[in-house]
Amino acid sequence: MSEGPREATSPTRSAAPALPTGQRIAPLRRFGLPWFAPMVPAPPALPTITVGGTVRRPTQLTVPEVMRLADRATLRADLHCVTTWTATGLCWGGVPFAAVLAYLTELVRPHRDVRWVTLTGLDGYRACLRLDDATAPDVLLADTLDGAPLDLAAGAPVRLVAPEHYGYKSVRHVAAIDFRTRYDSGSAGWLAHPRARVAREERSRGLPGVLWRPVWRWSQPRVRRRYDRYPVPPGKH
Ligand SMILES: Nc1nc2c(c(=O)[nH]1)N[C@H]1C(S)=C(S)[C@@H](COP(=O)(O)O)O[C@H]1N2
Ligand SMILES: [Mo]
Repeated sequence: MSEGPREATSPTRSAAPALPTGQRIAPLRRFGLPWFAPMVPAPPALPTITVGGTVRRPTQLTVPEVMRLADRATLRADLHCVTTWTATGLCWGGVPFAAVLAYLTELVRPHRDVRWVTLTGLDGYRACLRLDDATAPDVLLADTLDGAPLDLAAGAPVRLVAPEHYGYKSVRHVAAIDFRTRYDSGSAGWLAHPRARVAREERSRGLPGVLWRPVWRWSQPRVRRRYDRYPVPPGKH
C-alpha cells in the first residue's frame, strides 16, 4: 500500500461529508413537535410578518416586502432534526436573515439589551435564537427549495433555515419576528436548548446530547406516525 506516489494512484473521488454525531440520513418531510402535527396552516393571500418584541416601533411588513430587503442568496445545506434524522443536500433560496434583521433593527429600534429573536409560524409554533446565531452568514429566510417556491409542507410562504442548529430552530411559515432581551423557550419548552448547535450536540437542556440521543431516536417513529395522520396536499397554499 505504501509504494508509489499516493496521489497518482488513488482514485479521485470525494468522500461524502460525515454526518454530525448521532444523525442518520432521511428525506425531508414535514415534521415537528407532535402536538403541532394537526396544525396545518392556511396562509393568507397576502402573507405578512409582524415585527415586535422589546422595540420602540413595532410594525408589519408583507412577505414580498421582506423578501425584497436584501439581495437573494442560495444555500446548500443539511437539516438536522434533534430526533436524529438528517435531510442532506437541500438547496434553499431566499434572503440572508442577517440582512433582514439589520433592516428591521433600523425600522423598529429594539431595546439596546436585546440579545435574542423569537420567530413564530402561522401554526403558532415558536422558537428563539440568540441574535448572534440568527445572524450567522448561513442563516436564510427561505422561500424556495430546489428552485421551486416552498410548498406548504416545507414551510410556505417563508421559513427560517439555520443549518448549524437543530431543526427546531428553523421555523416554518414565519409570521412574526420578536426582538427579546431574554431567552424564550418557545413551543418546545424545557426540551429546547437555547443554542441547539449541532456541532456540539446541544439536543436539549440539562443532559449531554449523547444521553438525549436515544430518547429522541425512540420518539422519532412515534412523532412520524402523528405527522402521517395529517398529510399536506402538495403545492397547496
Ligand atoms: N412552524 C413550524 N416550524 C417548525 C416546526 C413546527 O412544528 N412548526 N417543527 C420544527 C422541527 S422540530 C423540525 S425538525 C423542522 C422540520 O422541518 P420539515 O418540516 O421541513 O421537515 O421544522 C421545524 N420548524
Ligand atoms: Mo425536529
